[in-house]
Amino acid sequence: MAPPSAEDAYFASNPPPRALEEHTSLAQAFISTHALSNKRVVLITSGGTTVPLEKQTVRFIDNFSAGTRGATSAEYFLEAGYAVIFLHRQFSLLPYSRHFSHSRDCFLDFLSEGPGGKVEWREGHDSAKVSDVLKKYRAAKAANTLLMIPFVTIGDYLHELRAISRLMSPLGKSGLLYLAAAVSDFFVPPERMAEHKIQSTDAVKDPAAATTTTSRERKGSEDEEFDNFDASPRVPRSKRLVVDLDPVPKFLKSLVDDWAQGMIISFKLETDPAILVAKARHSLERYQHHLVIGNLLSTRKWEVVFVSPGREDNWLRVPPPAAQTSWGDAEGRPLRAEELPREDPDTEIESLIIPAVAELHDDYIGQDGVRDTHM
Ligand code: PAZ
Repeated sequence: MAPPSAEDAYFASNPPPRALEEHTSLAQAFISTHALSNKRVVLITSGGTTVPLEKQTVRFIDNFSAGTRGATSAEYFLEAGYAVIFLHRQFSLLPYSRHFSHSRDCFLDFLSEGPGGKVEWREGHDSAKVSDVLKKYRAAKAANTLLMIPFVTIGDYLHELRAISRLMSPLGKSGLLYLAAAVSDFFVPPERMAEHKIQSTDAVKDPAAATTTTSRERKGSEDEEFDNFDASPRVPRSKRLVVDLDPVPKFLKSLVDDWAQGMIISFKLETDPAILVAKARHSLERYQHHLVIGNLLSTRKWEVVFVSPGREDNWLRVPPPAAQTSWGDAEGRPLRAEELPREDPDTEIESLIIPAVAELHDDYIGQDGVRDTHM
């Protein structure tokens, strides 16, 4: 018998989230409903995954993603007529409510206290934005076109992604996977994970802790004189937390080859402009999916590049600020840091990304002249 793949071994040793069954039955009902009315369904992944350092997790590794890309894209997909499964990091930005988050347009600023303590709309406050967002939010609720499913850890995310993409596969080409989450490439495997909070002192000695990789290796005073990690340690190794992470298996391969049937779009994030397109192209060639959307950490709200098989790289850019007539020298190269406006752009780049994606999805569905939606 062939040995299990790295992906199978991962799923066998990392337990699913407790809510997986509940989430899959919600997703199944949602997908069946929309398949009946021939509506396209998109699975959007959004936000960052955590990497717990302890089983009873106090500390974890996280990343920068706030879920802006995913939440904003969800609104434009709904506008484009898709039903949206929004697989998002718990407490990250959500479609519609993102407009009034804790850091921007706090909802309390829209309200005031009237006579008798009655809460009222604040005098002079522009209600147009709220009412516009509210209308769209209510419409999505009334039509049951938005299903929100949260995850926290990298393990939760992968279990949810596998389950939901399998449920979507009977949709055939009309299913779309839009993978915008910032997914960790490394994790602590359960057999090396401390059960309890990792201690910073050995005030209470726990012999079991010495067997976990994430706990300190306490080798006594010799470490304070010599450290083989670096030759001149300012902090002796015995006082450091050395975290030893395994690579997360390349699940995109399983997603493309086994779990999913529809169009698959992944995102590629880099910080070095010199490697972005090459990395996006490499990912496309390695996994043989349909589109990689490349973006740089510093410019991701202004520009992205579409890298797809048999097509020229296509840069999408929001219009430059009024003071400028173009972004850079129009050679199709990424923006330089000094070209960036300091404010958020007026145009959301997702308003350009989603129509372009929907057009590619149309082409993909039309490729065989059949729209193979079947449940
Ligand atoms: O969540 P956000 O809007 O702050 O960032 C979006 C993003 C940069 C995480 C996304 O566009 C992306 O590139 N996701 C894939 C990251 C990667 O694993 O390469």
